[in-house]
Order: sequence, then structure tokens, then C-alpha cells
Amino acid sequence: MAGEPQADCLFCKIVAGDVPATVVRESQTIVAFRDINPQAPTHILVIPKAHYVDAASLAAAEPHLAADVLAEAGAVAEEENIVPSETGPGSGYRIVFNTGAGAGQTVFHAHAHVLGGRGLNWPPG
Ligand code: D5M
Repeated sequence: MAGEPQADCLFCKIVAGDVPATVVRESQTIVAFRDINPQAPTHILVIPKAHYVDAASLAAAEPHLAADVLAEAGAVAEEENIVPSETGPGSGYRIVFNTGAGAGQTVFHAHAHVLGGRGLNWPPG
């Protein structure tokens, strides 16, 4: 059923505490933890505890939960001191939802990448 934990899902296992992760924020609805393969000085994943395969599926089924993920991504950025400012080098951050294998998605449980702490180029690779 949509939203239910999936036995073969890595991020459901992190939510359940069966796989360790460096958790930086947690609420009733989300968990945020450091990416195991960081692509920037700050690289944190914000995931809904409920299982949806990608961000679009999440937003279609539970728009409030998708909003929680975005709000928590912003809170992570505040905590990591990567919010935009006119003074800090590498200030500002990127929120990325890779969607589909062709776009680089490898874990099929919706997650926001929060990336910052260095200058970020556009367009992305
Ligand atoms: O992003 C999936 C991300 O998940 C990728 O950046 C690595 C990260 N990852 C994979 N396994 C773990 C564990 N165990 N802890 C923390 N982070 C992990 P995608 O957009 O699907 O490519």
C-alpha cells in the first residue's frame, strides 16, 4: 500500500533504525541524515518516513508531507549555516530530487538532497 514500509528499501531500514545513519534532524514525519557519499561539505538527505518511490509520487499522495520535506530541508540549511548571505563564500544551497534512474536516482524512496558549503555550478552534470 502507498506510504507503507517496504522490506527491501534501504531508507525504510534507516527510518526503522535497522541501518545506521548520522541523523541530524527527526520529526514525526521526516528523518534527515548525512549522505554516505557527500558531494559537498554539506550533503544531507531529507526523507519522509512514509515510503514513496519519488518526490512526485509523494507530493501527489501526501502534499503536506512533501511540504514537510521542503520545510525541513530549509531548517537543515539554517542549522548548517549555508543559507544565502552576501558575505559567506559558498553561501546558498541546492535542493535536488533526482527522479528516475536516468536522472541519477539510485534509492527509490523519495529524498531531498540538501547540498551546500561550496560554490555550485549550473547547469548540473
Ligand atoms: O541518492 C541516493 C543517495 O543515498 C546517494 O547520494 C548515496 C546515499 N546513500 C546510499 N546509502 C546510504 C546510507 N546507508 N546512508 C546515507 N546515505 C546513503 P539518489 O538521488 O537516489 O542517487
